[in-house]
Amino acid sequence: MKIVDAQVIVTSPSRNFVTLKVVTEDGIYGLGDATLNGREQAVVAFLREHCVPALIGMDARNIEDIWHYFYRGVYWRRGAVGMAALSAIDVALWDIKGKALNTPVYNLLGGKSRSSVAVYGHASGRDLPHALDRVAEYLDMGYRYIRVQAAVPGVKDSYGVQKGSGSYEPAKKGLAPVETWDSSRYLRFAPQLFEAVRAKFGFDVHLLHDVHHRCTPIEAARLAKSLEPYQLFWMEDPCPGELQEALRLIRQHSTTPIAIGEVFNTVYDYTTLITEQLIDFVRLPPAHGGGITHAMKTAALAGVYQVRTGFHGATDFSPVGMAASLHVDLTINNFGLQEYMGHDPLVSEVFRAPYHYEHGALHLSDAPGLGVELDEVAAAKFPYDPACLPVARLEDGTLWNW
Ligand code: GCO
Ligand code: MG
Repeated sequence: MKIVDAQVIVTSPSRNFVTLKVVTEDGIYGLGDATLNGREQAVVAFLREHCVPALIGMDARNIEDIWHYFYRGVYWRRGAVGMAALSAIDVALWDIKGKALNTPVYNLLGGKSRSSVAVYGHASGRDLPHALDRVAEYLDMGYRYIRVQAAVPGVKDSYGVQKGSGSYEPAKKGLAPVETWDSSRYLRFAPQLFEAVRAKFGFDVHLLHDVHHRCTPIEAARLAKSLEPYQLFWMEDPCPGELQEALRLIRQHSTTPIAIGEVFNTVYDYTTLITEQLIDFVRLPPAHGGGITHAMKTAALAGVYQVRTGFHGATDFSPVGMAASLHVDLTINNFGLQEYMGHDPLVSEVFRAPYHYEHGALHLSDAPGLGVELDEVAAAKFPYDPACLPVARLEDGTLWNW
């Protein structure tokens, strides 16, 4: 089953998405999500210049070998751009295989371990009372897992707080906007926020919180300890994860579960974290972590150490990337939770998603392959619209982790 064509499609229905379409000699095509928020064109160039020419002529059935060709065979391996490109290639090949065998991808990965995929939504408040209103809205919508964020009093730009109406989207037009951050105010406020949420809603709902890499390891340990009474389902990215050993410090001080890795690229970013049981959830999804092939391996290593998955599912992923996550989520035994933010309605003019939200979960159709359809005519109506993620500075101007 020779690959005869591969196109990189860039479209911006409310936000930018990059999609790889791989076409085989018998007319079957597969889709892969190559979106990397704020760095879209780097992945486009990498795919068009370096991957597509090599892909043409390969046998689409040999997913494992093609994966290694674009991983081992690339001397400058790993990195966000290269792995986003490889992820798109791999996911498109799984889509093709499913369509060729007339079965959904989850059947090829081992079949269903559950009937639907539990998701968490984002309750973000302009202030504490607004965050409580948002939690109530998510409970009314049937969510049983809710991430809670709120603007920190005295801090100009808190992470995760929606400005204006519409869905939260941190990337802004033009060059990176500068936000101001203050960890000490945040460390005082976070326990007050969760105290108020638990006082109002009790302990039946699962609560999550994203620290978004803002703390040092010892600050993160203090935060994890101070949040312990509120029994979070997870605390996410408490400090930058590239120093895996730093998580030992947090672990020594607290039993608050930890989720990490949305900015990772491969299982190698996780080896210490998983094998020393320093975390509880892996966040790296197929669309950024080497596709379905590598996500299954990362999940398998995690499973051996009783670490579960909690794939990143921000609006940054197109319905193609989300579908890839859902096929894995449905299959693996050590599934934990899936992030789901939903997209702007314009996105559905371009992508027809095979999943829908109901009663706190996403339900995936049994269409062959990934099940996503892309309307290329509609895609062409929304040209690329440059946008960038912010940078953070402390009040004295020191550059910090956004
Ligand atoms: C999350 C993430 C996102 C990121 C975004 C950056 O947990 O959903 O932290 O909100 O900020 O993916 O592009
Ligand atoms: Mg996050």
